[in-house]
Amino acid sequence: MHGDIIRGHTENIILSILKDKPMYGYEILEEIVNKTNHELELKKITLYKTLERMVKNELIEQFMKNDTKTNGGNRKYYQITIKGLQSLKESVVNWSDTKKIINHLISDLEYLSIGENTIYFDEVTSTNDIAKEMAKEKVSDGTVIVANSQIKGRGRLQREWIDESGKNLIMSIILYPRKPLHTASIITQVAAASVSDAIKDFGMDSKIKWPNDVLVGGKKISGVLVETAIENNQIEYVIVGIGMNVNMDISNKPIKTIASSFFNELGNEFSIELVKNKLIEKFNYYYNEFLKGNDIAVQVCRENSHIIGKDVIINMNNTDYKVKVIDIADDGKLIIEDENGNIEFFSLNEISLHKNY
Ligand code: BT5
Repeated sequence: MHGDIIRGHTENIILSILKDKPMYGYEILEEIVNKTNHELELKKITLYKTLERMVKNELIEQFMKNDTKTNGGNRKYYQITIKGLQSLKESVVNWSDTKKIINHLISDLEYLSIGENTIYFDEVTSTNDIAKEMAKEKVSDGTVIVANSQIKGRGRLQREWIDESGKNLIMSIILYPRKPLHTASIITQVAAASVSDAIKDFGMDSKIKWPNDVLVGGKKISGVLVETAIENNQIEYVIVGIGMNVNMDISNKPIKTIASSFFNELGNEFSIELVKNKLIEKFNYYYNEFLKGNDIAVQVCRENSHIIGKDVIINMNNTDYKVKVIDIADDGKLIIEDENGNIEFFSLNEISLHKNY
């Protein structure tokens, strides 16, 4: 994958710079900028953006490009300031501080920026189908497919996803997580937490109905469909399909009793691009945390759960069971207690919840 190759190379280059001799913070940055630019065709702007993001995330306090007069003329350097320390140029003189900077740089260069490659379509059958074709062609990690209109949108178990041309956010994200297969179901929770957070930012109170529905006022405003391709017991790629009802008026749709939209909740229309950007901002955060092994998204799904503590009916192998929902496990499974008091864990492929909940 293109993105992986670049990140892997950058890491090697940083390590090779370090192998030669310990350097000062600004010298390292200068070397990285030069080497990554020349040898990798990784644009300088990418590194600058990384550093700016580190400033935003408060990993570093300031990032400046500077000129200094030397005997040989003007010398350019990159000066960064770490929180609590003075300017690195003046203060980083020991190896341990230098290593800290490098670790920050490496971990941040590994940050996957979702949506840097976004491809727009007018009308598609399903964005998940287009995304699958592109994943097979090894399009870059984090590519986003957006459609103005989807005529054969689907939910889980081949259920239909209703859309109205130009009114909703219809998108799919292509991912190649290098993670164990059993963690794949967490990605549904990453998507659900991102949707829920994004909706909150627009002023609505959202709840998450495990595994993949986001509700406002008890009605479904968004659904997530995660499809995983497996090869040799490993994840080959993951497609995260997300549909959000934005400007669609649900009151004249067959789903009017169970669904809602931004328009129906808030009474006005929104820019779909704005909703998409908000969602991607949230997804970027939760997905990168997931890649680092943090289960923050699952916590968000727990805290905002529509079903924890409730008695519900689940369907398994075409049979209904009355159970109580206890919790969501760290790996994204639902923990329930059956009528005999037994505690059981279910993945999203094993059960579905009765739609009255
Ligand atoms: C879902 O399935 O909620 C996942 C929906 C994912 C849709 C996105 S759009 C982009 C990408 N491309 C695709 O083809 N799919 C993804 P599920 O939990 O199975 O819920 C489906 C059920 O939700 C249906 O049976 C209806 O009852 C209800 N439903 C259908 N359309 C809806 C809508 N627009 N809003 C709310 N509920 C809807």
